[in-house]
Amino acid sequence: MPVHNADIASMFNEIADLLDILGENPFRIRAYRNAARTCQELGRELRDMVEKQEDLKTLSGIGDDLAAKIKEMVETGTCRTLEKLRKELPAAITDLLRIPGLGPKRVKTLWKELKIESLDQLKEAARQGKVRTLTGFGEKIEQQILNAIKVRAETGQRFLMAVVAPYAETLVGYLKNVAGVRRVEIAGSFRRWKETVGDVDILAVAEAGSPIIDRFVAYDEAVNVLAKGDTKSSIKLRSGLQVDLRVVDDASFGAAMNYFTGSKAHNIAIRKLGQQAGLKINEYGVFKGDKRIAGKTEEKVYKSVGLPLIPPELREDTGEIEAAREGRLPKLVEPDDIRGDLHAHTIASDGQQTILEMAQAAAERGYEYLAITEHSRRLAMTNGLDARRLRKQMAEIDKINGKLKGLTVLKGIEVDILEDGSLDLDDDVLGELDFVIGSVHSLFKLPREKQTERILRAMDRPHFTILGHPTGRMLLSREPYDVDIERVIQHARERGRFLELNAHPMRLDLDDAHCRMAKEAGVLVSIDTDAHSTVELANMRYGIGQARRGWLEKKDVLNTRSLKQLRPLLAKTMK
Ligand code: DGT
Ligand code: CA
Ligand code: CA
Ligand code: ZN
Repeated sequence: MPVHNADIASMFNEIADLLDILGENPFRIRAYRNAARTCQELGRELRDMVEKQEDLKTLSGIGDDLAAKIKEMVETGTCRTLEKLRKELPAAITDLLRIPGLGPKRVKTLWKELKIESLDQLKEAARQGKVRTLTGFGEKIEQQILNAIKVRAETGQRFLMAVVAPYAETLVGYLKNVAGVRRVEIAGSFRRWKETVGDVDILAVAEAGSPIIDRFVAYDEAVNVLAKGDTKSSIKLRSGLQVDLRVVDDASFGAAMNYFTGSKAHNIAIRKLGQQAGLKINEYGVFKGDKRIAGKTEEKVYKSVGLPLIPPELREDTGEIEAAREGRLPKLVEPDDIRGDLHAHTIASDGQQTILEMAQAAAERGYEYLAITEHSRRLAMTNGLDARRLRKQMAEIDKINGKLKGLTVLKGIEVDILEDGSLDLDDDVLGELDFVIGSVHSLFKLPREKQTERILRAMDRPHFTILGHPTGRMLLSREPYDVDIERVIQHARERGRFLELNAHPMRLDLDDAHCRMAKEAGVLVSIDTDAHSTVELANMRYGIGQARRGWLEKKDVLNTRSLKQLRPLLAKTMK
């Protein structure tokens, strides 16, 4: 049974939650949470590391005990500590923990005070107004709980693209090995690189008699078969992720890919174009009367309505069809266009590796440059740098650059934007760097006007290059702070600043719409991984997916520039 990083992370988080409910030692709880984060964010499968007998203790926050637990989880799919904790508490506690707004503290109160052990009981108690009376709750939270239960019932759970990717890719590999299977592709929101995915849609072409459907439902990660027919089936994986499979004919494959890639709005618009041309378009093909005139390839489907192939990332019915018709589809940025990464941390703050290790990993990716951008002193919990330590790091970088071939380490900082829009380090020391990223890491709740002013004032500082993760959102867990992003983009244009598209799978901030706004304003976007370890440099692919959804081309992206072209662009922001 393949165990993925997301499974391990969720087991560690569950252990932490259950320990918390039982009132255990906070340090122990924290250690499990950190371990969960490390597993979640790792760019490669822990399963592979265990198989290759690599040292898990090189990972941040993983010591002997946690390394042994990871090994146990990989080998058995569970862990004795977790099983033991589960037995100590009612089974539905885990369901309660999945409701947004309900952390272990509140779940414990609900359980101890109201004897609530299931979602149904919770809903009932909230309806009767019993929940609001508990300490730490109140009317607003009661309403929030009711809403969350309702939303959960209507839309189900969504997953981060990066969490889904290993599940989907492993399953595709498995299906490709089934007898008689000729083709397997992922469609749906996954193919469109949406930052979160509701379910995975897989299309396959198989010879008559292929046992593909039987093998699909027998997949050992499937805990539940939701539907099983001759050509379609749905399963639920252990992680809760649903996968839909459709088996189609070769002659329909392009039409089916087009239909199941979506988006629904894009499909409807394409179908309408077909109708206007007297054609019927569905998942089986393009039909003129009874005759199928296209369907084998997506190109032909688009061609039948007079359009060139539209990249999946653009298929949201937000102008891509008009652009295609008028021959002005963007030539989207590609992984090979990226020349370097401008946001990375090392052990000097809260990263996992040294400058040299990060630089070597960047060089292996074929980059020309990597910027080291630690946190500044205000972020004490990340061991942020003050002026003295930053100067020491600059000297270290000079030394490393003297030895490295082919890659240049740039000197940067991710300096905190303080409440009044000043920066957490003095202009003197900032001026000695190659460039400066400014980020908001505090006071997320400031009113819109104040938050916006704060950021604009920071961009006015003499040394300010890139605004880091501009809206502060954390997908599926934290809303963006309230900021007038149009004004921020306008200001960046006036001041000659750049905006970051933070490629961390939980951030992907700027979002697609903001990328388009930046492009239209002529503000360059820097696609940065914010890597805290060498493996996280690989998150660049999620940033590129998002940039493509935002219509960005090579020319719109700062770090597609060669070092020679980049230097003067950075220098202009530093005086
Ligand atoms: P998700 O799963 O919520 O992240 O988003 P999608 O886009 O993958 O949506 P899903 O899985 O419900 O359906 C896959 C694709 O199938 C969708 O993008 C477009 C197509 N589709 C589904 N339902 C309809 C429909 O009612 N009409 C049309 N035209 N297309 C549909
Ligand atoms: Ca889907
Ligand atoms: Ca689906
Ligand atoms: Zn940051």
